[in-house]
Amino acid sequence: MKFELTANDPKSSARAGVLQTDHGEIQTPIFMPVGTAGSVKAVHQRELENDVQAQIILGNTYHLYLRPGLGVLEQAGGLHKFNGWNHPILTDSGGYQVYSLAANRKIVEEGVTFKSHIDGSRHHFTPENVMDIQRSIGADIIMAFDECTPYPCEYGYAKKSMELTHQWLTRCVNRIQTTEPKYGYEQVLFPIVQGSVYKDLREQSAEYIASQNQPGNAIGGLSVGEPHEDMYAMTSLVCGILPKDKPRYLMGVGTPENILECIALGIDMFDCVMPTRNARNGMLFTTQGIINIRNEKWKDDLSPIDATLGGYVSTFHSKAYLRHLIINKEILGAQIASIHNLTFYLWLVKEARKQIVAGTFAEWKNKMVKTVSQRL
Ligand code: PRF
Repeated sequence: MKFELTANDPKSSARAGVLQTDHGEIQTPIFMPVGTAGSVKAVHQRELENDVQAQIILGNTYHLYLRPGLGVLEQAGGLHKFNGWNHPILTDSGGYQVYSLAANRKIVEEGVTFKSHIDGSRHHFTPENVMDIQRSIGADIIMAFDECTPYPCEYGYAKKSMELTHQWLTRCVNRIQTTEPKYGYEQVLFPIVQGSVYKDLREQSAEYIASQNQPGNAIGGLSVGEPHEDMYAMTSLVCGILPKDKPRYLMGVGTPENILECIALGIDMFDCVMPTRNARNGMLFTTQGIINIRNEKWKDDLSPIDATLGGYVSTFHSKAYLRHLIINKEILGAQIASIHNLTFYLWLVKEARKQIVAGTFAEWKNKMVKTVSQRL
């Protein structure tokens, strides 16, 4: 996997780059739509390509391992073949879902034992088998098996947890280095920085993760309820330590405002369920600001969902029609709103990239943050 930086913003730490995978190029900064169980909810693969113009999507180890299971995925020849998405796929390791979804989970040094949220069956994740599972799913980018600490988190627990994540990382790196790609194309490992909101732990973790010399690095344990100032401070600190010549991925972030601020701090990759999950509840992100489409004020607004954005779905349908669909719980409402929100998120990072290349990102970002975060 090759990463080339093409531009650096003169007034911030923002960068533009190109990440090359065996399933195609990714222009960074990039937002990755979340396709937990092998589908981005309510959005067809053809719409992801043509309307949203997604370049890479996410899958989740925890979900895909439980259903459909590795047998089917291996028989299909991996997730790309199974779901028909012939572009890059990144899988999260389950080091997050196990904590938020599984029941009776028990963390020991060896790994995590848990009960499935689907049928209560017992399973065991270790750094080794989570690497093997992600190889079998067929991810282009494999995430390290980590523990994401909650917020707030006592210093002592955050330190212990970070040390466990580091021990597990050594085992992940070993496993990746001693196993072969499952389907012929390259599969790389991204380690994850932890350390909660503690400066010294974040520094220590970033240094350890950087020393592993993997093709890309991630920052976890943020956007879990801490104040935005803490998230930005930790992100800035860690970006100052992680190598400049490798992509940096901030996991599970965030709002359009969070994304712009963190691009300015040096982040290249983002994912979040927000554009799709909130779409299904009628929250729309637009170039003018945030809309709750259920609100009475949109009842007879026949103007396009977002005329500035372009894109078929956002300009073809009116706000009043989308409101009608969402209020009536029509499936098409979820579909239109999800496609629109993802189109906006991909537009936002593409604009950011243009501004970085032009050397005007910092000024543009300050204006844009105000616009995209206002409630209409
Ligand atoms: N670890 C993993 N996945 C994640 C996170 C993490 O810390 C987060 C934190 N925002 C989101 N997804 N493995």
